[in-house]
Amino acid sequence: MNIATPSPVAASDGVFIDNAWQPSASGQTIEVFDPATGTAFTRIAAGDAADIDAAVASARRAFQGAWGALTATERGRVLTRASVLVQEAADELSQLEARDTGKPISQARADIQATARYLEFYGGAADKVHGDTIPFLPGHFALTEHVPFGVTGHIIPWNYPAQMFGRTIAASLAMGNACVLKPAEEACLTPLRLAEILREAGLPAGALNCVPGYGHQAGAALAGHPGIDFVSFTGSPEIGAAVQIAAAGNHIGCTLELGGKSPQILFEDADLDLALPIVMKAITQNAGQTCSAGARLLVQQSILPQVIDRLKHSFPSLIAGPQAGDHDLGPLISAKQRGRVQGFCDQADADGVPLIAEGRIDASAAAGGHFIAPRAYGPVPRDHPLARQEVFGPILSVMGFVDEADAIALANDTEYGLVAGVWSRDGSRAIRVARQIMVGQVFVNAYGAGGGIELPFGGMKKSGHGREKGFDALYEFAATRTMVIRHD
Ligand code: TXE
Repeated sequence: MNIATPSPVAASDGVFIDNAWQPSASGQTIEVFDPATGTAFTRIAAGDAADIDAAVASARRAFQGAWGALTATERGRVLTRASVLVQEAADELSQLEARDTGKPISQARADIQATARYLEFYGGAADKVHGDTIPFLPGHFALTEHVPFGVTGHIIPWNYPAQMFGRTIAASLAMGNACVLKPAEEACLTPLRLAEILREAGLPAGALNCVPGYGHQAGAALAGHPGIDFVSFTGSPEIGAAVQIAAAGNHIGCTLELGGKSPQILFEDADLDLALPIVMKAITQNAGQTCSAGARLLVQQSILPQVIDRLKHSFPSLIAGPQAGDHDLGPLISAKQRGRVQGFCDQADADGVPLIAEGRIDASAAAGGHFIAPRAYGPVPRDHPLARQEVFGPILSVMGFVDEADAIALANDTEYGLVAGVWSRDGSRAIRVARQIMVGQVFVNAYGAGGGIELPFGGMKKSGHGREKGFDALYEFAATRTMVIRHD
């Protein structure tokens, strides 16, 4: 097979251990496909258990050696320098991200800025984590400190490779852990490049090792490795459960971020001019392949006809196309994901769920690309798969509700609990409702709110547990050590 060299060139087809590219133990590689054309354009290593062994051992050495010896301030400086380097390389990284994931170039640019921001935020936060002093028995002095676990494992998906890297790796490094990262086989070129950038920023060898490979090989080996002290996973609920079981086998903790079926609740007094463009963006951004996609639009019955009418007019303007054209959305990541999303649409069509409107695929899109036109369906019956399952594509499910109580019940009538949006001009109602939705993050008259690197983010229920982003993430990657000193 003739595999063209991408421009800019991807990282090596090895594994990144001890700050150096090395051939993987098996020498096997995986083809990387361009989602916009369906053709292979480079290769990555198919790391396996032997590479994970080497990566974990290297991380342990770093934790017990050069990396562990740094002060929190020094660790923060490495991350802050990396943030600057990411911004300097923003053009290259954005193009790499767009090529690898298929996302429009402007979205890739925003992702790289967010990645730099994660490094900046956690760089600045590294020496601002401190414990408490606690009133205790007479003649005793009690205090806590937050200590790193040691070696943390990180398994990330393909939808936001660079951002996921920034989110999980920067927080763990800031706390002083050494990390082993297994990025997704479908898209991992920016994480590989970011590992090099951290080296350039002064990260000691072994503090971050990166082993690309298949989930059932490298991923499973990492999740179950007896040499790691904590595991952070973002991906599907099924694999998340397997990762948690593997972690339990080693008696270590884990955080799981497993997607959602997030509701946007539109009350009859909502500002539709403000809400609807954001509603549309929240389901088409990254072609709907976003854990926090606003997948369910819950609309008060009295304005349902009006909202459907407005979607009929606005949705057809949405265009899916190749990244260079910077359309509203790019292709889905793979033929498998496209088939899955199309399957939901086929079932909805077969079941007679009304199609409200459909966007289109740009004429410049290659036939082999995994494009799908965005669609809005509704009213979707409450028990239909479109109302209940995560589609992970640009498909909006519109449903009606009667009153406040019905809106809350419907919003919570899901296995998931990641994000919600509440839209109303009645501030009291909006807050009252927002506080009854069982999700980890809720927006009032807003949604997504600019990435929110500072804002704790994570799920309830099947969306997982643990928090990423903000200061909360730092505490996930550390144990509280309590010390009691007797002085009488
Ligand atoms: O996820 P997987 P997939 C949801 C979304 C999507 C579905 C399937 O609904 O349609 O999951 O996506 C690694 N042990 N989300 O198949 O398989 C894998 O290599 C350890 C939501 O891509 O969970 C990759 O690095 N690791 C989500 C990561 O797990 C394993 C983002 C995720 O892959 C493994 C992605 C194993 N046995 C999908 N098997 C979100 N929360 O945003 C695979 N992996």
